[in-house]
Amino acid sequence: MIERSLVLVKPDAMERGLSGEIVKRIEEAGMTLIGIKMLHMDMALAERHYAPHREKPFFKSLTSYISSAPIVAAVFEGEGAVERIRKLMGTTDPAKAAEGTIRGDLGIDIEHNSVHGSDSVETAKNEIDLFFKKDELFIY
Ligand code: IDP
Ligand code: MG
Repeated sequence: MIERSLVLVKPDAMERGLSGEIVKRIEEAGMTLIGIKMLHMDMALAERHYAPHREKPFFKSLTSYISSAPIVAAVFEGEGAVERIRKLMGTTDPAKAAEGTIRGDLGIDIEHNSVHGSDSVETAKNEIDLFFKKDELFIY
């Protein structure tokens, strides 16, 4: 199945100049970049994006963190894009993520883990709509 996934380069990676590295790894895995922008998320967007985590103890810290600095948001399309990108990212905690994964190689800690990727096709649809208008996505 051709799927889409929303990827965010989080502030810890932006700060270290790793946006290109992260986009490159996903492109090299055969995913097609169909939309990309830089933005500074406000708290309202952070709370919508992370709404499923509203009840978690780290919600306040996470939403403050993701809205603390400019980020890169990107949409990738490809065969099995959701799972493919989750595998490239590695598990949530960089300390436990495998070598060769984005988080395993670049992540700092469980919150500052460098990258977000949608966790299902359904979630991806909602997340992409939060960040991109239809005419900001390119099909070719
Ligand atoms: P995921 O990004 O691998 O899907 P989720 O469990 O959906 O992981 O959590 C969303 C984000 O919340 C993580 O990427 C990470 O930045 C942050 N996070 C997850 N668990 C913790 C935690 O225990 N403490 C602090 N931040 C966390
Ligand atoms: Mg998640």
